[in-house]
Amino acid sequence: MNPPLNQMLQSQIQIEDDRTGLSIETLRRAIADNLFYIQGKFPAIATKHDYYMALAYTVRDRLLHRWLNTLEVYLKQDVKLVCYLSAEYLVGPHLVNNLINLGIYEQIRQAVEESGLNLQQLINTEEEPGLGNGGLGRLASCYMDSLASLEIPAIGYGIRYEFGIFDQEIKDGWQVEITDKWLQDGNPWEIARPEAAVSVKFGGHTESYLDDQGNYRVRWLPEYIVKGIPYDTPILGYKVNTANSMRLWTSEACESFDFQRFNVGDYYGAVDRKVFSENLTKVLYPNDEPIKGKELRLQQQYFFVSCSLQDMIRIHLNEGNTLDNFAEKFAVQLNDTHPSIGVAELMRLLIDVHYYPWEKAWEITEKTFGFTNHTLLPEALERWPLGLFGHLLPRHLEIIYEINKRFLDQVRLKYPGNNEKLSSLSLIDERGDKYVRMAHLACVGSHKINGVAQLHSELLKKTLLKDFYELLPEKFTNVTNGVTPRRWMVVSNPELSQLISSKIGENWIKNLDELRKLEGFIDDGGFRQQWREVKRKVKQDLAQYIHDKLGIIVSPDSLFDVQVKRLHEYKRQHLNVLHIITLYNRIKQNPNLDITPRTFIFGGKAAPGYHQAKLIIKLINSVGDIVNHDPEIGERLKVVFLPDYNVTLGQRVYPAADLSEQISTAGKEASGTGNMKFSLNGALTIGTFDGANIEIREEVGEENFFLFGLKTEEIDQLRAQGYNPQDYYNSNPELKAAIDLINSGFFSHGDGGLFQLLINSLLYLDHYLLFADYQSYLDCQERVSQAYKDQEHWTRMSILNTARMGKFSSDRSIREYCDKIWNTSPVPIQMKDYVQADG
Ligand code: GFP
Repeated sequence: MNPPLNQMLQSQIQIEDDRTGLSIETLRRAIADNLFYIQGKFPAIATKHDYYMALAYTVRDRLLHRWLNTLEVYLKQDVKLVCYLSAEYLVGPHLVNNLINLGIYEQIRQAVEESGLNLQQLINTEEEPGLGNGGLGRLASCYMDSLASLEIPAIGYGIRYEFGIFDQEIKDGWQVEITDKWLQDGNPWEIARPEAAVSVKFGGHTESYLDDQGNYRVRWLPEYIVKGIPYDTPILGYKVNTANSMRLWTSEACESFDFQRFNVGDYYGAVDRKVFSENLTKVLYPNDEPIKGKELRLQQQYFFVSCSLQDMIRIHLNEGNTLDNFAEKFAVQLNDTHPSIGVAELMRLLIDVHYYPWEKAWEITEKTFGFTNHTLLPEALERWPLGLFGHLLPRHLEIIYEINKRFLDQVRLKYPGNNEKLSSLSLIDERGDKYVRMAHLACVGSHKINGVAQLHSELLKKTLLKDFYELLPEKFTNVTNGVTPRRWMVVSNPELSQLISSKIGENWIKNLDELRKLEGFIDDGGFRQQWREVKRKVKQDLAQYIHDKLGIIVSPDSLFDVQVKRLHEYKRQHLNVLHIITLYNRIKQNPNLDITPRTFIFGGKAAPGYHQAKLIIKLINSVGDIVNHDPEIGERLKVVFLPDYNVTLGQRVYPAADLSEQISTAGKEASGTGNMKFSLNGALTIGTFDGANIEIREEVGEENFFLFGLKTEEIDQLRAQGYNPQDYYNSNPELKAAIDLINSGFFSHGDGGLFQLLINSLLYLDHYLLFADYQSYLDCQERVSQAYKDQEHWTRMSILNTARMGKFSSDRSIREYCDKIWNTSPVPIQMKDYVQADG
């Protein structure tokens, strides 16, 4: 038998070796060593990026011991693994997070300084992996942090997109998309594992045959095969030794060349297949693009899901198991419908490859999967045209038909003769052109289905998945989203974190409920003063950033009113703009108007093909251009659009906000997680009765939250009566004035047509009810302005927001997933012979 890993390593590497030691001297030496031996540079010719790489390798070395120990314990103890299947991870920069979780930020800062460098500058050099669009991908990364911090064995499976979410530039007020080449300068955090490559089939046809025992079997004869190569990145928990893996798959051709073609002289044809295979994981699909015809997207989904399930099976069989107990050892979570093809794939692997009978395979499959839904928007529900699906995955289509047949038998038993139910529940949509409904596949193939906030989970049961809920009520549950306080407080807002820790100790970082202790200091004027000073300092930093980037001067004494999130009509950034224009009009009518000075800050990307969303970006910038340059407005209003909003920028913005805009149409935002990050950092929320806003308000107290707008039931009623936006436009002079001003071309150099599409969609449809909520929003904003004038009271509300955010830690969410869905518990990792995480 092999000696235990620790013993083996210990005999080869000294404890205070340059790869493990945490003393400042050792760290300094290690950085110099990595610069020389890994980067191949000496100081006189090294760039900042070289130093960043040398530092990153120094930190990674310290992760590796924990990572390998963790893997060894998982193997030895044959633990149950949570496998999070997500097409997106919005990871954010690794370096600073790892320094915090390792507990070596201070030592590294000193070591770096002693080398004549600046840590913050090196941190800023990191190119963040933007492997997601927005909330869903960022949630996956918060969950990876919490899983490791709670010592839950887990692997996050996904796709290693060569190009992540595009970089956004703003030119003449318009969004311009630039390819995100995040891997260009190398990624020091990942390790390729070509030895664990797997093959994935596509296309072709199936045929049946009888095996040696006379059993009926099916085999799939594919048209082509692609190789999946895993790249692993360690995800370290906060001050524990657990380092889980994020395993992202990249596609490669099975052969570099098609030799037959090559031999007959078709060199370019031979290379074609290689290019074709490698295209599979080239680029992340943006949200909000019509899915129709996107064969490549289905290929991506199937590719990473098949790679991941084959990987799990390999791990399981290597442990000497049979697949009988697969579901006891793997809890596989489907992060939205993107990986839901996994249900059919696991069935295929069990039946066709491991020869399980259908019933047993189905039992294992259903026990293995859980499904999280993230949206009620009908356009975001994935359905694949039957032809396309069958062409790419012929065997899976057969399996889906069989699952459907058996499922519909169950439906018939419950609702005899009810064809309506059969057609609404079926996995195949047959109302017009035929489609495979991926959400239905996920629901049928999972033992639990959850929404991501209480309201959302209720609406799922009442609307989108109503029929499923009536048939299978025991499957439904809720897990309200959460965010990691490590990245979204300790990393993003060190000043506030230090202030908090100076009062209540550091335990809140692991147990966010402890923030409640801050309430004990609410009457302490000195503490409130310190709280304000921290906020002012981070606002000053953001003001400096805005000036450096955009040349706009904003005052840190103004109210920072912030809306950062993907651009979407339901999120209603344009409602925010209508408020700005109304304030502008008021000042123009009454130049001496005494209003609370505000800086409106926006950030977010629009899907490249989503014209209305891009028009909203242009509108924000056009309004900003006029408002920011009007001497009559002066310091009272400033409008800023921060280009290229991403995790790194979020880390700057959340701490500096006074007011968090969470103004989606009620019933449309499943949860929101930005709302949590703002509140945690002491911003107050102006928000609708939507998503997790409702639970945030419950926690922080209604007196510390600015609520406005129609509720879901009221919206339903209004629609049922026949909603006419013109009524609001004609009866509300301020609303009319704002709309007319846009239409007049005032913000577009006289071009009245520029925003026509956007304005017409409001005037004649207003699907997201901006006009209906306009007055309520304005009134509420007025309450905000008044409240901000009383800084003492505002500070109390701000402190209470932070103090009462314990519920929204992703640690709480993960515990709920463990209890309600995964049935897993922590497996602590002892380092035995190695230096403990806490130094
Ligand atoms: C989606 C939903 C959000 C939700 C996140 C995470 O976000 O309401 O908070 O998922 O559950 F819309 P996007 O990926 O659409 O930004």
